[in-house]
Amino acid sequence: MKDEILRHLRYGLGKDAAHSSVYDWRMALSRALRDRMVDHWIPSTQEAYASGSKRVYYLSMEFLIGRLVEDMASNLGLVDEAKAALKELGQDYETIVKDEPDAALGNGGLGRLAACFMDSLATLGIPAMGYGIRYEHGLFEQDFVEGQQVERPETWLQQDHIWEFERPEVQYPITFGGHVEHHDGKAHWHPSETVIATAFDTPVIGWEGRWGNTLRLWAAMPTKVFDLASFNRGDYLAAGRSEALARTICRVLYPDDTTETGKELRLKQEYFFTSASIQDLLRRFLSTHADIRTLPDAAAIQLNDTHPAIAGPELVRVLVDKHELGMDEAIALARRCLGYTNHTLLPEALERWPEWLFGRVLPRHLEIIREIDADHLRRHEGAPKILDHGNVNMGELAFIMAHKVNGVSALHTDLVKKTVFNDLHKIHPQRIVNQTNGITQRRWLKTCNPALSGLITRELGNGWVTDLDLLSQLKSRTGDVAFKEEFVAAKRANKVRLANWVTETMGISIDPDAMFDVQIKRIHEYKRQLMNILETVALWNEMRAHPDAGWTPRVKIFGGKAAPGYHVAKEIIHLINDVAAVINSDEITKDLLKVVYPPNYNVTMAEVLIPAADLSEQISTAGKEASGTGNMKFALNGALTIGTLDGANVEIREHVGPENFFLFGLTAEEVMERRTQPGFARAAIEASPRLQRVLGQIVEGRFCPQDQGRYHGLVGMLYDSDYFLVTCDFDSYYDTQRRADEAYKNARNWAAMALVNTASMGFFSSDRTIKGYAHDIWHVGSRLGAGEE
Ligand code: 26Q
Repeated sequence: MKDEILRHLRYGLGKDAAHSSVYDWRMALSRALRDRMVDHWIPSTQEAYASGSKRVYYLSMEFLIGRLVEDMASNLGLVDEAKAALKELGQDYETIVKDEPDAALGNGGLGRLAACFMDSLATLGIPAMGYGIRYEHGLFEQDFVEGQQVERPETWLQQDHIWEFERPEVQYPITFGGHVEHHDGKAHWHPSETVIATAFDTPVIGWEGRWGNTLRLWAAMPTKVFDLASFNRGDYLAAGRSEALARTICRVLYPDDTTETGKELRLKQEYFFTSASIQDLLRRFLSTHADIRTLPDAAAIQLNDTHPAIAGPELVRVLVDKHELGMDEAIALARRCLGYTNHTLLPEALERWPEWLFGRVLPRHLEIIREIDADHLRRHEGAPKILDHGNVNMGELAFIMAHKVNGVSALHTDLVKKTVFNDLHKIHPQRIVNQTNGITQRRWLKTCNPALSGLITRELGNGWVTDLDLLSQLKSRTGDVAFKEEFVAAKRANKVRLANWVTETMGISIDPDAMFDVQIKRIHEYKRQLMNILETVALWNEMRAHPDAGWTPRVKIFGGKAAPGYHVAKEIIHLINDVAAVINSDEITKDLLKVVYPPNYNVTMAEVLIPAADLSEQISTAGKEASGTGNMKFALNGALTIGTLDGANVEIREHVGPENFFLFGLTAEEVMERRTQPGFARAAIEASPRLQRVLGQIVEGRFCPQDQGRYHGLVGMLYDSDYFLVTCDFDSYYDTQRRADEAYKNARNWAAMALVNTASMGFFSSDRTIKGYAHDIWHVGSRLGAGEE
């Protein structure tokens, strides 16, 4: 390893060891690791090709990967070797690992899920390819200026991204606009714009390098730098059109995790990567198969939400316009390939495009969608339509074109059947299935929490790394005082690591023996960070009134970004920061309560916060969080959950047992019922003196004396509408927090509860999730051990 690092330093980077920066060392280490990856990757690729086995194609607008060096070293079993080699070279592994930028090609849960799935697919030896977009700028970086979020562009590609291999030979034209002519019984699309999609491949190597798959991200290139004919005519703007489109199409990730309707560029991004992916998988298929009708035996195409839902009409278009299949046959064939995962019930997040805009960008696809609608209506009278009220409904399109539609937790799947897709579910009662989300324990325990994973491996061996159910053996250790002490010591070490980081980066000192209470996720009204900060103020009031009442010291930690155009979410951030400033400078409560909100929460920050958490905040309005996956990461790392009966919380509570979970709040059914009562929010506030007081303080400007009206709008909204029932759940949330305070005082018992949480997370491995998809939806198998067949 040492020689390889030095060789890359010299011949890859043109540096000698004496004059190398951290960046140079990182590049040299990464290249050394990459060589080893390639040695695992190429045989898998060859095997998948030679065996002709069915492949999974996972289409996702987002892959939220984070850093790669440590993950790659860990999956290849090279961490110790790399550390030792660098040490001999006088370099520090940790410093080098920390130099890597965080690849943030996603917004949140959906993108991170795709990254966990890629890890599990490779570890399970399932031939698969992830398809997405190689954004030049990932999710914006967040800063706080006087407590308010400001966004800075993210620039991960300004440094060499050495994990990828450019494939200039893999290129496809992607066309837009123009018009369609029909003659000789055929459709002829004459588009007005073309860009070239070109592939960049990143190897994804599973545990111990047993199998490797590919993440193929598409970048856009102009067909020609400029059109010389137009240029010579003096039409300089037209001459650069293709170049301009190519430059914008994969320039930036949309930072909204709820749909912003009517953005033409977003639709072009969706079609761009979907069409490239469909062309690519068809080319691969046709290079070894003669009969296009057998495509479903070779390709399972999974749509990560509706963002790639245009895959249905695109596949039909190629089958009909190029391969001359009949429309009905093409629709049925495409359906046998496609699966669709729904990630949201929020009505504002369901993708719809104005028909006029859709038809302008994709005129042939709009015609095909009319045919899909007609075909479906012919078979199922009165069925919901894709084209409705001048809109193209991407949810209906994905549903109708998929043979299986899945929700991401048991509760969510149930609600998908009862609400958004109720009518379609009645027509196709077998189509909706559940696949509860999962997370990869390789990144979210093994790599991010060496203290705890080392202890577990010492006790159980390392089988849990590929079989998380083995953690259940730890359940018998809840009475083992010595073991629990080590378990607690691991948590404490992680808390000290976090406390030091908070002091260094924010200048706030926090006590590692206080309860670390963490809410990290995108800022959204339904996730109710507002309720959390209101409860923080209420707790502070009580602490100030009775400072000697034997409080459990707390550190309230927040992390998360707001979509740049989401005004209320930005106000909530401002409020949290205002409250933090006041509380953190209070002499009376200085040993009892701190509020910490580090800016720019991302995967890398999660890897430090999660192992250090005691209490995991999963407090969404019941029925709104499709699953959540952070909830699983916390429990795996030995935090207890305070949460509602929402998303996967329900299943987590079943697995850990109700006595090891702090439950509060209305159920999804009660939420729907409560909303029908006029004035429910005002009534809830009137019934809670504690909440009244907090809202009064905020309105009076207690946390922003220089700008007293700042939160009138926000508080007014709670009185007048409170769609997410912050007011109704407030008291039960407050009381449950005090139960958590009491429980924390009994350290041994808390440790036992935390240990049961870790021990019960086997079900929430993304390995289990992927096996479920493979069996129920994709009908694919593993290639591991296939060589010996
Ligand atoms: C769509 C159109 C235009 C612009 C943006 C979007 C868009 C982008 C991202 C819509 C939604 C998203 C992301 C959604 C998401 O992350 N959903 C989360 O998915 C997780 C994985 O299943 C769940 O655990 C979470 O509950 C769910 O909120």
